[in-house]
Amino acid sequence: HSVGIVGAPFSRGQPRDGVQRGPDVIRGAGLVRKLEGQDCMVKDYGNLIFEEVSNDHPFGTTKQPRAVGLANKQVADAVQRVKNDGYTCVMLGGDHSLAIGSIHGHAACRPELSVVWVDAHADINTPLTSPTGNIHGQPMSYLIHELHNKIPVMPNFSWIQPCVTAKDIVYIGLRDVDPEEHYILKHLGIKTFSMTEVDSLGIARVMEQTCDHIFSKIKKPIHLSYDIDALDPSLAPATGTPVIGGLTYREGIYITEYLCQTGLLSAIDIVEVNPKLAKREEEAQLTASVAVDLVLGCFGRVREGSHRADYKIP
Ligand code: DIR
Ligand code: MN
Ligand code: MN
Ligand code: MN
Repeated sequence: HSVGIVGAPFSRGQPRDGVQRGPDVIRGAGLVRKLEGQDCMVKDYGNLIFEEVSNDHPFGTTKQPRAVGLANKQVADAVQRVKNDGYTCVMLGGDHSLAIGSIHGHAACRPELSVVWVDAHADINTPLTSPTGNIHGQPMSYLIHELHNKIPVMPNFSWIQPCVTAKDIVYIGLRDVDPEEHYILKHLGIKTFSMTEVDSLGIARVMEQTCDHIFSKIKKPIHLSYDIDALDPSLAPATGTPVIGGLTYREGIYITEYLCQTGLLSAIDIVEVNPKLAKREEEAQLTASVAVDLVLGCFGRVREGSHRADYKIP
């Protein structure tokens, strides 16, 4: 595997300070060394630098649209570059509003892609349905063709064009969905595996059905957008909107192992790690190390162990 890492230290898609430190704490948990240790070719592109945006007053109820629009343009350009350089892209957030840029940039290079969104939340509010005005609860709405006529034009958002189709999206891990979001998911017929389906089917059948769904016609590249709050808060406590009853470590890792096996993982987001919200340092470390394990699972780590093809017993 060849892996290109982009850090996006950005927090303006939600109100809690600290999530901009996600990229550095995930690297600090040994991301590059561990990927190289499993024979990946790694290029770390470093962190993007986001300028302050002045007079970023709300657009209707939507908060900090100019900062979010501008940062996402930088993310889109960076992801495009990583893909054009031939790597599988890993975007380290930052909050989940960054998926706008990450998916947009990915789609610019791979026009036909499917999205696997692993999250406690659906993040599909439009600026008009959002109960909070936080853009990290809205990214999918900007990206889906079928919602295009529901999206107002906001400052610094005019470059964004919808680039995914409702039938090419699968959600896993949902357990905190706003009524308006639930309507949108049903109305567009989007495939969802809430925690109830994870309980009833088991994660193995969830992943089989996920791939049946996204591979129904042609085998498109996969964009995996992984919000750390999909995992149970006991495993990933350092995050802005934890929700009880999440994925276990084994379920969380199984998703990455299974998608790796398809050979079609093309870009990955790991978002919403916020070390500042840890009650003690160990909680920040645990959350970051689980985030690293998710990335390792995406790039060939298997729990049975592995060995080089030319290994001989000495
Ligand atoms: C809520 C919370 N649905 C919103 N969303 C979160 O703000 O739109 N997304 N926490 O990650
Ligand atoms: Mn979430
Ligand atoms: Mn979130
Ligand atoms: Mn999210």
